[in-house]
Amino acid sequence: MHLPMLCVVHSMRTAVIAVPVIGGLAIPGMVLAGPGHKPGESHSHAEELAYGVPGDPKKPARVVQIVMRESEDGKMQFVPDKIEVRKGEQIRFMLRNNGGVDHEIVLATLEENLKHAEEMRKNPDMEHDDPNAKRLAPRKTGEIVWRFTKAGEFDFSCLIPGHREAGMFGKVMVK
Ligand SMILES: [Cu+2]
Repeated sequence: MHLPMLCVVHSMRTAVIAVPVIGGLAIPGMVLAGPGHKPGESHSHAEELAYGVPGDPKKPARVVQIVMRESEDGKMQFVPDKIEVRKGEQIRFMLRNNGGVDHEIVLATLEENLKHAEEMRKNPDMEHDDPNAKRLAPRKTGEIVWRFTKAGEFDFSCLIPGHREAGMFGKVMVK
């Protein structure tokens, strides 16, 4: 009578030990974190973030064109890489990838983007489907509509591993 009980307990313990090992290595970024974000990190449409809110495409917006590209000397860039915005202004970022590889733009605070870049290094295939981000294949265009509701300096980066390091980041100054 006792022996089967022990076996059950033993196998349960084995299972309990095995799961966190697998989870710690592979699961957090791929399943639990969803499209590049930890649970609880705020990316909801309704909530105001440090750098503003998703824009309303039906409302007027100033158009800002941003080109993504690689330079001949191996750098990766956004052109322009500095954008000035008035507080409260809505911007329609018209994006174009003129490069030869995929690029993305992720608008956030510098702190968030640096942290996010770290997660991307662990899960390079992570893709974003958020109102503050867009990934474009070569020759493709896209747009982000964003309303900057707070003054400050914010970051936009390509978080594909290696790209920010190669120069692919810029600054939004909201005054
Ligand atoms: Cu890139």
